[in-house]
Amino acid sequence: MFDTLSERLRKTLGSLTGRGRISEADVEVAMREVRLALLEADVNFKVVKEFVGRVRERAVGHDILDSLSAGQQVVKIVNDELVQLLSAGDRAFHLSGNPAVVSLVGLQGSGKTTSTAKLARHVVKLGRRPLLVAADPYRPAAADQLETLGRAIDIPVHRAPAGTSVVDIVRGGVEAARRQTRDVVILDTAGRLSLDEELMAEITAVNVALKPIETLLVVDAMTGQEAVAVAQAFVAAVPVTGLILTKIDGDARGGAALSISAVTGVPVKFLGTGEKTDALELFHPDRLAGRILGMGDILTLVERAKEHVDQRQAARLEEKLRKSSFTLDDMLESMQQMQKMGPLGQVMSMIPGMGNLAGEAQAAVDRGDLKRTEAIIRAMTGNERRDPTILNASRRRRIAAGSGTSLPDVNRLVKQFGDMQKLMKQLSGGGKRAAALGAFMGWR
Ligand SMILES: Nc1nc2c(ncn2[C@@H]2O[C@H](COP(=O)(O)OP(=O)(O)OP(=O)(O)O)[C@@H](O)[C@H]2O)c(=O)[nH]1
Ligand SMILES: [Mg+2]
Repeated sequence: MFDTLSERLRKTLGSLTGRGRISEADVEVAMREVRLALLEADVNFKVVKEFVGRVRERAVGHDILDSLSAGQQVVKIVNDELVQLLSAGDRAFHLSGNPAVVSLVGLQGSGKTTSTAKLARHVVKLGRRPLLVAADPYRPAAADQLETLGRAIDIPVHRAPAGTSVVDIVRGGVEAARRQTRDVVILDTAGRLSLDEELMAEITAVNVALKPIETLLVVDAMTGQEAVAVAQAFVAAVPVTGLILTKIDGDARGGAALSISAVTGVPVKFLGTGEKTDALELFHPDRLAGRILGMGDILTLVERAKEHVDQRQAARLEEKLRKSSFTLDDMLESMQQMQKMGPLGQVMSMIPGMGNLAGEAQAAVDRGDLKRTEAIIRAMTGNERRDPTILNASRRRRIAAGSGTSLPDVNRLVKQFGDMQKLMKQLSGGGKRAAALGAFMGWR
């Protein structure tokens, strides 16, 4: 559902992280792109405006633009704000009471019956014994549908003869639950084509009679901003405690899912991700944000880098990379910095787009490639490190002996370093230079 949005945001934010320092103008350009991407994903325009405003303020406000990891930090701010946007209210799913009554409400076809069955399975996993109630007195077919689902997942369903009032049906459901020692009652209520007073009065009556611990509004995420409007109307009329967003697996643009909590103040508690009864996910704002931004674990990485890497040292190295005056001495230094951040394979796996190299990087470490590289550089004199072109055959033999490696090892390293320097001169963009550096270290 979030593919297009995700792609656009990644591209925009990627342009910030691929380099060192960024200017206020860079942030401005990126924020314009973020704004467009969100609007095109059908996110509520007011929500977009506030979101971009908050990101901009935090990004230009706190001296971060001067820091080397400015790009990453802006991405982190976007992530934090996205999580914030998705995090309204209390997301916990409450089941106190015996039986605990959970009522599902929503428009026709939004996915109430399907979600009732899904939720039943979830409740079983929590160690509880649910009973389902077909609380739709109008369509016998609705009760049939629930019965079929209940049979498939081995959960009892309570139904009443046509014409029984909703309040009587649900009361009967609670009594049935007591008789059958069922401790959770899930009500599958009737849907209407549009919001009307009768529907609201009915839901209110059920709420007054049974005081459900959870009244979950089921909304079809495929219906876009309409879903947000529907949710607002429901929330205004009945005490909705949470949302189940269904059909997240569809190809709608996702804006409804992103704005619904911010607009209504009601937390999304579950996502419906398919037609089958196991397609229900607990909603985690941080995971959804991470999925949309495709960030791997870059946040952890930013934090580790902040903690372990000497920023001034890193700045000097980057400057040298930029001017292509990067020497073997610098090489050694940057290898040591990398190592401070954790096992190389793990560090690589946290960098977006580098995850596929993680295994090879770690293998290179395990083989001792980096140690060998380090030993060879250490066996060189300062002059040799600064200018490897003076490395004639006898110097190379000396270095091989001094580092406990072989002449071919030394030759290979010198050649690779030369290749890397050439490559760096041709490349622009810190990200590409870093990749060249990675290639040199044998992580390809
Ligand atoms: N792809 C997908 N389809 C879903 C999901 N949830 C429900 N559906 C489908 O949506 C349609 C309507 O689902 P129902 O559960 O019958 O909806 P309802 O709200 O009970 O409908 P009424 O009882 O008529 O008001 C069915 O075809 C379901 O299979 C979901 O998360 N993903
Ligand atoms: Mg139904």
